[in-house]
Amino acid sequence: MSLEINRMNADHDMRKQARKQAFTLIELLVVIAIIAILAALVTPAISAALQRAKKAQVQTELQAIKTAVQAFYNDYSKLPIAGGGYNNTDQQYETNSMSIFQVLTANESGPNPANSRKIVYLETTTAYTSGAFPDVWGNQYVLKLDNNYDGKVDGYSTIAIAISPGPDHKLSTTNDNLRTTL
Ligand SMILES: [Ca+2]
Ligand SMILES: [Ca+2]
Repeated sequence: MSLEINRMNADHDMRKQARKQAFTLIELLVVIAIIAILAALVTPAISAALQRAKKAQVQTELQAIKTAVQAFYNDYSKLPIAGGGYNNTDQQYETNSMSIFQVLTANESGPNPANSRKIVYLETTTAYTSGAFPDVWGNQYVLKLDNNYDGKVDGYSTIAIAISPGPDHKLSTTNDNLRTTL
C-alpha cells in the first residue's frame, strides 16, 4: 500500500515537473515574441532618427558652404573661382570638379590665388587634401553660382545655392535633394 502511494506521488511529481517545464517554455516564447514586437517597433524609429540626423548634418554643411561663398564674395567682390568666374550664364559645379573648395579653405596651389589673403572660409579636412567635399551619403555637393553677376541664381536673390543630391545620389530626382534656401 505504502509502495503504491509512493508511486502515485512520484507520478504526480513528474506530471507537475512536466507542466512546470511546459509553462517555462511558453513563458520563453512569450518573452521572445514581446522582444520581436518591440524590435519591430523600435527599428524603424531608430532608422528614421538616423536619417534625420544625417539630413541635419547635410543642412548644416550646405549652410556653411553657402555662407563661405557669400563671405568670400563680400571680402573680394567676386566669386571664389580663378578670375572671378564671370560667365554669361550661371554655372553649376560639383565640389570635386573645381578648385572652389581649395579657394574657400585657403588651400590653393600655384601663382595668383583667388584667395590672395589666405582667409579660411570653410574648414573641412577632406577639402584640404583633395578639394572634394562629400556629404554623408558620399555625394559631392553641387554649387550653383551667380556667374553672370545679376544677383540671382535659379530665380532666387542670392549668389550661391548649395545642393546635396540626397540618399539616392541623383541630382535629377529632386524629392530627396537637400538645398540651402534664402
Ligand atoms: Ca545669375
Ligand atoms: Ca536625389
